[in-house]
Amino acid sequence: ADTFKLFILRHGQSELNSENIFCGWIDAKLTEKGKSQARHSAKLIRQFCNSNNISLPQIGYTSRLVRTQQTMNVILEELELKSENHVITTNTDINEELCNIESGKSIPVLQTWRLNERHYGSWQGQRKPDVLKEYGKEKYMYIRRDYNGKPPKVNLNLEMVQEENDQGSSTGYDFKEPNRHLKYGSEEEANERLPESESLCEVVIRLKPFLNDIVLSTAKKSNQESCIIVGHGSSVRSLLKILEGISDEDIKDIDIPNGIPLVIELDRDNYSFVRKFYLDPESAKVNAQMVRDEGFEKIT
Ligand code: DG2
Repeated sequence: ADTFKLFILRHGQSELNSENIFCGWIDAKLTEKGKSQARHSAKLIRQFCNSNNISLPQIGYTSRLVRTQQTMNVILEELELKSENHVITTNTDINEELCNIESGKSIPVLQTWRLNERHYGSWQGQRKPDVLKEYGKEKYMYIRRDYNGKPPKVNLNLEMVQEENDQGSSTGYDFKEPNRHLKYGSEEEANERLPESESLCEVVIRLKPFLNDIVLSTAKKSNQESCIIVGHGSSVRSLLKILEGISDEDIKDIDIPNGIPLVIELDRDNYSFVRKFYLDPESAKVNAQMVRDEGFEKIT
């Protein structure tokens, strides 16, 4: 069947993932391991495109957080593609700007807060084992994985932010007033209310317009064969829920490993779901289980 392919992946390991700390909207960078996961993703994507005789992704999407942008940059570099970054606002003209994709070496990469990780509220910046201890196993897993589980609101005057030096290297993390207005100003102009904590259900709601009006609409208008989306644990789970029609109950059991591409095939006639698979299913399975177990004591 003639299908449109979405390569969807969670960013490579971030500095806070490696420390077992809830990250959410904190702008953590990739670790070296995260960068090498991204390079491996690019190899898998290239192999898949070559052996199925389809062109490399013609458009990319990331969140506004640097860990997805770094992952995308490494992937495109490996694929010998250049990127042109744009932040999506309500003024983004899909017809003019996005559909005029030349099959050259430069591909548009669109950034949107709608692909951001779920806002993890007051849990952001806290160590997973400490939160588990405080809330107990049942509540911890309910808030992490139930469709309606929602952490307490963040204190917006005291959010954990990453500090960096003039060269842009991370020098650690501190709790202070984050500059949300500077970063998300263009989206706020569009009267979007930025969250102080979110459930997966709320991520699904904010992702739908992006998926339908930007990703799928662009695919239809420009007759693309594939695109690539780099998101986060919760934004990837939300995309799967919408595209595949996973139930509120079943989505609880899905965990997303860092840096392993999923291929989602959609029927090109009506863009309905056909099938999904990981490009490295073995390691996806092992790593998804490790994600699920984060916070729990390691049994040695
Ligand atoms: C993780 C997800 O998100 O945490 O916010 O810490 O994908 O941005 O690393 P990501 C975070 P869990 O829901 O898996 O605990």
